[in-house]
Amino acid sequence: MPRIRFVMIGGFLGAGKTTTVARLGRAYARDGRRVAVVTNDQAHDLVDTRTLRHEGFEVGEVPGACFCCKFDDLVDVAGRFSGTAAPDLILAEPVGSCTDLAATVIEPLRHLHADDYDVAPFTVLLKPEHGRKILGGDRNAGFSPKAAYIFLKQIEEADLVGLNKVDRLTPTEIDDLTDLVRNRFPGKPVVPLSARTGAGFDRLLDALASPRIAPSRPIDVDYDVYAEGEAELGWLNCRCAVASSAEFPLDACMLDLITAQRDALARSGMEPAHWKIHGEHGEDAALVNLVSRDAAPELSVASESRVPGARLVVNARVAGDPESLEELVRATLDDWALRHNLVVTIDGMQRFRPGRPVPTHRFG
Ligand SMILES: Nc1nc2c(ncn2[C@@H]2O[C@H](COP(=O)(O)OP(=O)(O)OP(=O)(O)O)[C@@H](O)[C@H]2O)c(=O)[nH]1
Ligand SMILES: [Mg+2]
Repeated sequence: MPRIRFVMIGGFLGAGKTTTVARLGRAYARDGRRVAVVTNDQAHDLVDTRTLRHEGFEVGEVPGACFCCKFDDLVDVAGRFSGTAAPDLILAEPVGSCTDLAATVIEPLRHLHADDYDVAPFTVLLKPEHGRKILGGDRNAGFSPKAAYIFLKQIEEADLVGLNKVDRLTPTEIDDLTDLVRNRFPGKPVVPLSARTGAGFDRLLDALASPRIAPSRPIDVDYDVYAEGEAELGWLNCRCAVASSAEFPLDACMLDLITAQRDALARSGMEPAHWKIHGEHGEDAALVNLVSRDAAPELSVASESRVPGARLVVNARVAGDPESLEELVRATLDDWALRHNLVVTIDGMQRFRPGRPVPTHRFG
């Protein structure tokens, strides 16, 4: 049986991994390749899984911890796609707060499952909103040095850095960010991209089709700093049902909710890494995102529908404590329900700090 090409797209929370996976998936499918996707998170109820399934992809999920700590689950989920008709390619999106993936996922796959998987160069997306501050050494990056350590380690271990969201950057900003990466990590290939417009994707697809040249040794990662950096991020996944006596505009109402939550975050001094809300009613679905305190919330998937009710899933990753995060989510949902005459019933709430990563394998 031919081997499945395993393409992993990493990068910090909100860097654009899911948007990139969706664009790559569509490009491969247009080429007649069968594509499957694996998503991953520390918790359950993933917005990304819903978003990608809504796009029509076959999606397997590894919830509960990152790929490196759930390596056997990743192999299991990836193997299950082969049950009916095996995919030609698997696109995998790891948790955005995870690093050391070359040593704990890519190398174990190459060594232990070489008959089944052919691993593509590991692409890591650079998130401009935080990259400029962190690579530039700005102490006001909104994250502690330990969380910024993870951001930098992700870039360091990349075979290829995708400088994403260039549709929002000026040519000077693109050059400056590229220089910041190359000054810190000499020789690192950087491809400017826009997962939104498709700019740079021909180059990315070419790079992903080429053989991976494995680095001579893995990067050094201080797991104490890594664990403490991850634990500074509050994690919250919330599921709720929204009912109304009259139809309401789903997109506008969701934008109003995330804007109120952005304002509440600003008042509490918590920096969002990525805050996203998926809303659906039948075939109608909308997605709103917030990727930093300086960015405006945006509607990245529009339903263009008025609906009598909806199911919402909130995935929030924030530099702050999970208890305050839960209070903020509950209070903003209550206010929002009052403003729009809605009845909101929360039927799932998980919030925590990610635990210390303990990889199943680490190949040196
Ligand atoms: N302008 C612009 N926005 C983008 C681009 N790529 C992604 N985004 C937006 O950035 C936000 C985050 O994108 P995602 O694809 O969800 O990011 P992610 O890395 O998967 O996020 P996590 O899974 O939470 O770590 C969304 O609002 C996207 O619409 C891009 O190329 N240009
Ligand atoms: Mg994602």
